[in-house]
Amino acid sequence: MSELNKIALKIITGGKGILAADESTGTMTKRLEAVKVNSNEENRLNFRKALFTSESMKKCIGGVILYDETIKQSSGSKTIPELITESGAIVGIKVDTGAKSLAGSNDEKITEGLDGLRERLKEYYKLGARFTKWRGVYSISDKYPSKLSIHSNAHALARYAALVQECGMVPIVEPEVLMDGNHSARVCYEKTSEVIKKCFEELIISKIDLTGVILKPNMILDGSGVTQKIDGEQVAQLTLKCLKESVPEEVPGIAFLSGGQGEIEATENLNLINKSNNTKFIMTYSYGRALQQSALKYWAKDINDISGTQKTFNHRANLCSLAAQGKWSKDLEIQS
Ligand code: 5MM
Repeated sequence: MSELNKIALKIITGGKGILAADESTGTMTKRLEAVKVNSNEENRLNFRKALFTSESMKKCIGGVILYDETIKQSSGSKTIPELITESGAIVGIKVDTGAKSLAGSNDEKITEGLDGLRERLKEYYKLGARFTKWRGVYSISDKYPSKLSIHSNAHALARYAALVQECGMVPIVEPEVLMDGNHSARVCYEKTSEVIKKCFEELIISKIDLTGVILKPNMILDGSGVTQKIDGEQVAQLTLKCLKESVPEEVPGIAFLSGGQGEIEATENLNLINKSNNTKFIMTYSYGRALQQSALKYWAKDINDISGTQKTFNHRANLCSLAAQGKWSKDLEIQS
């Protein structure tokens, strides 16, 4: 078993998943302003620290994805990576520098951040990171995602993954097909399959050790504008079919993004996926909003009530962990 495979498995086995706390300052500011909290460095740190020191970290969170600001912050005598490591979770870092307009396409994006990446990776490794994340974004419409966007983002993801493995870390490869639009789940299935297949084609050309990679995809859903949506059982079946057909068997695990699904919806769908998981892959969560939303709303009402905030986060993390084992049920949603 390679060192990278060991790290990947440690992050995702035993009902553990990933806490995506890698919102860039712009996104975090939107999240904080939505709950009427001022977005300054101290508030961003205090909310995140409340999560990182929660009880559920030990049992439910195998890895935390940080943003550049957070990985360099400290609390008292400890750095944030030290705090996370104490809980038993592995420190991860988002290393892309965001999605920018793709030249040659009117409305599509290409993720940037390859220039100087080798040097930044060395710095993050020294700060304690052992895994990383890079997100490619694709939208669905009658002409998108274009071949250009599918090819360019897959190529960037492969170049990123190669640099990360060279530096002794596990790359999370996140091709996110957005849910915005009126497309059917069938179209989402077709486009997501094409996107994922292309990513692995490029990863293989770049000689990536696939046993040391975690895929972070979207689930197969109807577009957010569709009124009559497929049910959770159909989401699970289509998602499993897509991944079974598109992901090489050497990949140890898949950690879904929530992508704008509600907390309960994202948990229920993950549970259904695990209940009928007929693949070799571990299926878990790498949720941002679907792990943090309720805790953030609670904290915003009284930013000094850390124990109440942690209780809310623990509840959500426990439910996600149960879903990662196919043991969730709706009646457990009621928080005592
Ligand atoms: C946590 O949000 C991340 C995006 O941050 P920026 O847009 O500021 O770069 C994002 O990559 C996240 O890790 C994934 O999309 C999963 O988050 P959700 O909320 O979709 O589960």
